[in-house]
Parts: sequence; C-alpha cells; structure tokens
Amino acid sequence: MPTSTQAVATFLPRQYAPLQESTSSVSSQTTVKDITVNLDNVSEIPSNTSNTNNVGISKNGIWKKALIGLLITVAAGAVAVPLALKFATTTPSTSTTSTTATTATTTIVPGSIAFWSLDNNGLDLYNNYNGNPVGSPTYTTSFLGYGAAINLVRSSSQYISITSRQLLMNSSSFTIEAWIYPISFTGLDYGIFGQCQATTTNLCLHFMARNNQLYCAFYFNDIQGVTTLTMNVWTHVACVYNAATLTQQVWLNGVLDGSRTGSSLYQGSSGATTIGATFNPGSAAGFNGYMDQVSYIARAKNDTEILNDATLYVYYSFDSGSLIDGGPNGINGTASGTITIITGRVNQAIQFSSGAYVSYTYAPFYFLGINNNPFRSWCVHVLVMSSTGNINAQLWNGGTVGASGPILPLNSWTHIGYTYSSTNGIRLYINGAQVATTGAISFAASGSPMYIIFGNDDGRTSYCTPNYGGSFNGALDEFYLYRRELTASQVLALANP
Ligand SMILES: [Ca+2]
Ligand SMILES: [Ca+2]
Repeated sequence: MPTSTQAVATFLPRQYAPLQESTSSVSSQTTVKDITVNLDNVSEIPSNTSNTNNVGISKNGIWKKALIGLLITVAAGAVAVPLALKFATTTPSTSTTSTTATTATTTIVPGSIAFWSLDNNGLDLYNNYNGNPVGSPTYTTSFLGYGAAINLVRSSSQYISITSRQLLMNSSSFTIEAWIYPISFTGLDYGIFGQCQATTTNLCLHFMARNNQLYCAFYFNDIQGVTTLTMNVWTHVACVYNAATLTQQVWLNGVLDGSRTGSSLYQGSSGATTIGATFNPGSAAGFNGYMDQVSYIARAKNDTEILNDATLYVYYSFDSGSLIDGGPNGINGTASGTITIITGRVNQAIQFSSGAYVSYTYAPFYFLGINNNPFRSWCVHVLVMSSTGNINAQLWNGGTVGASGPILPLNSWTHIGYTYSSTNGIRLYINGAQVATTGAISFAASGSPMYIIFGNDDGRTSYCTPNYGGSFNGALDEFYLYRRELTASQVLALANP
C-alpha cells in the first residue's frame, strides 16, 4: 500500500516507510538514566529440546513476550526540552556513513527506486511499477507481524507481473532485495525477480534459486552463490550489480555469497518485470513459498547497507519522542502511559515514569521466536535489574540463564550492549566494554513471533522469568536490535555515537 512518501525523501536507506504513527506525549522533563540496548538475535542457534517446564502462563496459552524492562528508581532533575523536529540524520551506527546516505538521498530520481510490500497486492510504494498478480496467488502472514507476504505456488505459475511501466535496468547499476521463505525446493529454478526481453545473452535477467543456491544472471553472464538455502525460514537475499565495474554479487542474509566480474552489461530494455518468477526457460520458473518486502534501487548498495537491510531489525532514535522505526522494517512502537521527551544521549530520548512503557500492537519479532519446540507461553526479563540493582542480561534455555553486570550509576547515561550466539553465549557490555558473559549456552526460543516491552513488564513480573522486574523510571535512547551477533568493536562504536 503506498504510504507516506515524505519518509522517502528524508532518509533514503530507511525508505520503506512506516505503516503507522506512534503516540507519545510531550512535556518538559528531565534527564536521568539511559538504557541503550543492542540485543542480538539468534536465528541460527541450535535448538534446545527440553522446554517443557518453562515459566509463564497466559490466557489461552498463546501469549508470548520478551521483555526489556528495568526495575530501578532514579531521581530526576528537571530540564526543559526544546521540541526540534529533527529526524535521525546522525546515525550513530558503526558504518552507515552519512556520505552514503546523503548521496542516496540527494540523487534519487523518480523511477529509480521501487518497493513492493506485497501487502495483499502487487503495488509499488512509489506508485511507479505497480504489479498485477498472475495465477491468483494468496497472501499470508508477514514475518514483520503487520501487512502480509505473498504465498506463491510454483505448480500454479503464480507471480506478480509489472507491465504498467518499463523498469529500465539496462546498462545500469542496481540492487534487488527480497525476503523469501522457500518451501520444498528440489533444485529446479525458482524465480525471485526477473525481466526477460529474450532468452539470449545479456537480455534476460533472472534472480532466482538454482540447485537450491542463489543465482543472479543476465543469461550466459551469471553469478551463483555457494550456500544452500534453508527451507521454511525467512531469509534475506540480494542481487547487486555494479555497471561501472561489471561486478555481479549475490548476498544471503547480509553476507556475500558469490561475486564475479561479468562479461558485459545487462542490456534488456523490454519485457515484463516479474516478482516470484523468472522467464529464463522461456516460460515462468515460479517461486514456491512466501516472499515479502521486495525492493529495487538503481545503484549498487555497499556491504554495510546490505548487512543492515538484512540484520538491523529495528532502530529507534526516539528523537522528538518518535517511536517510528528508523531501520529498514518499519516496525513502529506504541506508547502506553506517559512517555516524555527529554534531552537524549543523541538528540532526544524518551523517559518512562509511572509505569509507562512502549510495546506493539502486533508481534513483529519473528527472529526472536525462532527455533525449537513451540512452547506455548514464553516470557523473559531480557534486561532487568536485580534486587541489588545490578543489571542482568537473561535468556531462557529451559531455565533462566544470564549474565550479571554492575550497578549502574544514577542520573547519567549508560550504554548497554547485549549480544548472543550459541558459541559465545550472552555477552553483556557496559559503555562498550564487556563486563560479563555466560560462555556458550543454547537458547530455547518460543517458536512464535515475539513482542518486546520497553520500560515495564505490564504486570507480568511474577510469571516472567526471572521473577523480578516491574517498571523502570528513567530514560532510553538510541535502541538498536540486530538479528546477528555484533562484535565487540561494533558494540563499542555504538556506545560512542
Ligand atoms: Ca509485506
Ligand atoms: Ca535520540
């Protein structure tokens, strides 16, 4: 559904516009304490199988929640805040260089970008390359928890066909990205994105899976990836082409999976552009499974951009009190209670008091729920203060596992980094320095998309593990959640924006 184009003009790498506005109240306030969390996720963690006696209860057994809440009381000194309407132009990320962002923003040309949310239709967010469904595909739940994803059945030749306007990719750099959920691939060609003027050299673009690996090709001028695609899991894929260097690349979950210098430019300038099918065999080679959030841009994205698109799951600057996601996925929060805007660590931050919190009206954290037996209720105080005031980083592996950090100082900003992998376990960082770790541990996820709560546990203290928590009095700024384990140097960079 085309929505807010204004977001497009302002910050390009975050172009995929949010779907809903958040709410927050504004008043004068105070500075206090900050919790900035880099919670890392874990789609590749091996499963732990014994989750039967997990903590948690819930109505109808379907409530699941991960919580980022802090129980600590902090005194506040009053500081009035000017309400500058400024979005996150200073991205305190390790790598999204402002140069890149600026260039992209200022050089955008109408028609040089497209985004298909596949939210129950084939429309382009920018209204240039609207597509029509062929073969009556159905739609399914998006991994983002809002909108929808398309459900394509290969044997029924279902795909999206874009004929409303010719997408001119010939002799140009481009980046195509998509989220795919492959089902029952057998090694055949499964089309992701195509445009085929003729089945001759350099006239037929086919980005697809072949032999269960990514394959991006112009026809006899092709790059194939090396990693076998995993079935039945949401996966980020990209084909990047640099016309100046003739470099062809395929990317899998933000990691380069194949690269070569091509023999010639892509030269096709006619033929339908297709999502979920390619026409390299002369007829449709369809996808089988789900696809979501497909994009095209007329330039070669760099490795940092692709990595962020694939693994930066949400980012909140909280500038001007905004709960709009500045990352690629448009996952916006919703405030409950009084959230106030204060001077932040970077621009503005939000402050919680009187039990206020930020949560979601849907379950957007697919990757936090991945793997393992589905068990029916699952609630963890992911970052929480113990009764002694120490900051604790927690996970669930059939029992509570965690790493305990120091007591945090009041009335000053503290950066908290939390990473996890099965190999390294939980690592807790304070101001960029590792202060605690569990060592290797497994993580038993819920098996269902998750929620997160910031600032409170919404009354679930006693049945969330560990059984302490409650409301946080203090402020929060610059929250990043990645679905990969950040390195120590990446955490350090985020701690020093
Ligand atoms: Ca969608
Ligand atoms: Ca901020």
